Amino acid sequence: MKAALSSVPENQHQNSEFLRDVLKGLGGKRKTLPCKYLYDELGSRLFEEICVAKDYYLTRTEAEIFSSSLSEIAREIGPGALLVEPGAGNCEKVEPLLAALESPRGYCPIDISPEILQGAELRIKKGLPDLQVWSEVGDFTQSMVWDKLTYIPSRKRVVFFPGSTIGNFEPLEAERLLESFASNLSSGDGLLIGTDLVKDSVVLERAYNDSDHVTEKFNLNILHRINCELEANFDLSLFAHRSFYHSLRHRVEMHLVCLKSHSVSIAGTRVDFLEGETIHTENSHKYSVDGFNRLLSRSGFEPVCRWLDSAETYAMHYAQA
Ligand code: AVI
Repeated sequence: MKAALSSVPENQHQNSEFLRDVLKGLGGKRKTLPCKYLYDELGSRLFEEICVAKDYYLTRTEAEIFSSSLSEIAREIGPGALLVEPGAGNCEKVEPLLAALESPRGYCPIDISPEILQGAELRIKKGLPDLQVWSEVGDFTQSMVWDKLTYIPSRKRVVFFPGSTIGNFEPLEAERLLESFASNLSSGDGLLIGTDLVKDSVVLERAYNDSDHVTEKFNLNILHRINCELEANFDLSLFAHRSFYHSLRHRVEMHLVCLKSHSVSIAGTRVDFLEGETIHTENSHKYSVDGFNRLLSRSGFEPVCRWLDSAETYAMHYAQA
């Protein structure tokens, strides 16, 4: 059985998991798709474009906090730290932090894409040739990948989780994820994490319905990906992007609205869509500083300090395990 399984190519395993998740998500009463599938090669490129779109304030606001508070953040982390970045991607955000840290022990980026990690590692080593880098390919929500890091001796570990990525997890999932970070740390280790703050819905809705329409392309690309990878026949012109702020749930919801009743075939399975029904593709939760501190405390962390931008729209929290 084991031999038979290992002879199946890796991308075939990934595709069957993708197909299972897509059919499960679209087979329910309320149609959903897991937001992790927004990030194929094109989706990741579109997300990079979102990050520099003028209406999407999150990335540049976090960068503003970094540039104004970098030395304080580095002081709080202290000397000799091993920085671990789950979902590191191209590792762009970490470079100034690594450069500001006092004698860092090293850097461990974790990402599911070996290609992206390879390129990022080369770039980091060019800028910081003395820094030790241990890249780990894997899904950071699985414990296996963290187990490998236990073999790297260090006096202090700090998990770096920027970009408000925690906002894409449901509150309970976010708590479980932070608990899993805490379980991989020792007492006194740290967590440096970025969160977008609750704010005026007009600003939030503009950020997720940007005037350059990049978020629209990013959202629709998930259907294009399903067409390409799962032999489906979605007509993208029959769906429209919609994002709105749900004030009771403190989150921006992203959906694809069906414009006309029709059926789609996905790997031979027929899925019916009614005019007006939506596919829920992503949530982006917004926190107050106190609300996030409570989440940190529930998850096994002690909030230590936080840095906000001048307009108080975004927070970078530092907490201790
Ligand atoms: C990756 N993540 C933090 C982004 C967000 O703001 O929730 C993803 C995104 N979706 C639409 N625009 C950006």
